[in-house]
Amino acid sequence: MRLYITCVIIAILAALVTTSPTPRLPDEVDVLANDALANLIGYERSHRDLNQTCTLRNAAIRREWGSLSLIERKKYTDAMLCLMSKPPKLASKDAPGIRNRFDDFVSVHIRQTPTIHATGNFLTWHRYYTWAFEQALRNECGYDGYQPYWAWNKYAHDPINSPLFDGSEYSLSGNGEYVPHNATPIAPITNVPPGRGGGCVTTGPFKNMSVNLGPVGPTLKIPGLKPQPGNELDYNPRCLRRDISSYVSMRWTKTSDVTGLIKNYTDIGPFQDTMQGNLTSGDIGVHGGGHYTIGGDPGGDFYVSPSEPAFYVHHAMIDRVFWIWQNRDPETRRHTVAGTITMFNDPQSRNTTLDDIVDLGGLVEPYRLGDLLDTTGGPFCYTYA
Ligand SMILES: [Cu+2]
Repeated sequence: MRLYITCVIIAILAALVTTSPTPRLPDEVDVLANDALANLIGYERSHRDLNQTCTLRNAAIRREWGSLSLIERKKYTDAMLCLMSKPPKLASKDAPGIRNRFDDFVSVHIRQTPTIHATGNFLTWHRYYTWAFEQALRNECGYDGYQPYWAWNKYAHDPINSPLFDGSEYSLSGNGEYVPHNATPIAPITNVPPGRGGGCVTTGPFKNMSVNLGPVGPTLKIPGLKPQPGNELDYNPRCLRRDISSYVSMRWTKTSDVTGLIKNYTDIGPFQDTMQGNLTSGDIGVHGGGHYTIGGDPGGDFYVSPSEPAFYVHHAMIDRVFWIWQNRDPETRRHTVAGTITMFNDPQSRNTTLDDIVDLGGLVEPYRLGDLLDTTGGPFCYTYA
């Protein structure tokens, strides 16, 4: 009997450490990622720089959520909960509503939203921001893994039952409770039919979390959820709400949506524009696709979205797609920028340059944009599996 119990315990522990409940074969995006890595290896060989401290041998590897062991997943969500339990570091005069270290990140995104989306710095700003968050998890909360990513396309057919959102203790929490609500307007002519959620998230690691800032641009149509004009950085505690939508994921984040984006554009301008969608024609791109697959509050709020814990796995995938695209031609694509310094160039503004400074509002040191284009240079040392 004792032997039997020991065997069962060993089997359970082994399952936690090594297995993923949903082992998956490489898809076409993974194949493109492998090609990108092969290109990068070739590039590094032909441009060997002995002073380089970060090489492909010692670079961290960011991995897909579903490929992490259950223990690795739990370590990640535990580290996020740890950030939510630590005092903020940013000045409260700039954001009176911040209550914890996690909110510091949210407040910076709220304040900078008009100058970091549909701009030339969109990709580098969000790369640096996601990295800064990963650093905070590691340096301030003892996390020993790296930032995982949400491969949207693997779960596009059924995001609610994906390992990211199935509501288990090894997920990023599940859908919200069902509350009747109207369609969600996400672009001038695009409405998402109401899903099975809309209410508070009651399962998984973030069931008790408090969303403290905003709303600024809420899209979820439920009574009481209103913008706080002039007070968006004040304390407004409320539950995390989600309305997970396969309507969105099936339209904008399928494998063909991701591979098309990576393969069809050789210039950074059309690549980043397509990624963010053509809103007037009703297209939200893979970027909007990930955000509105989660929906709810603050997931469906353009400004406050980093207060949704899944923001960072989503933006790690945005960064991975950018990384794959860049490393199809590292020689040119790691030295190029396009776009202006205002959202949709409104008001009209100058072009972004490689010498522009990417400023994360005190979260980390400001950095030259041109030095944020290589994930194994500047402040970075990582690649993607
Ligand atoms: Cu953003």
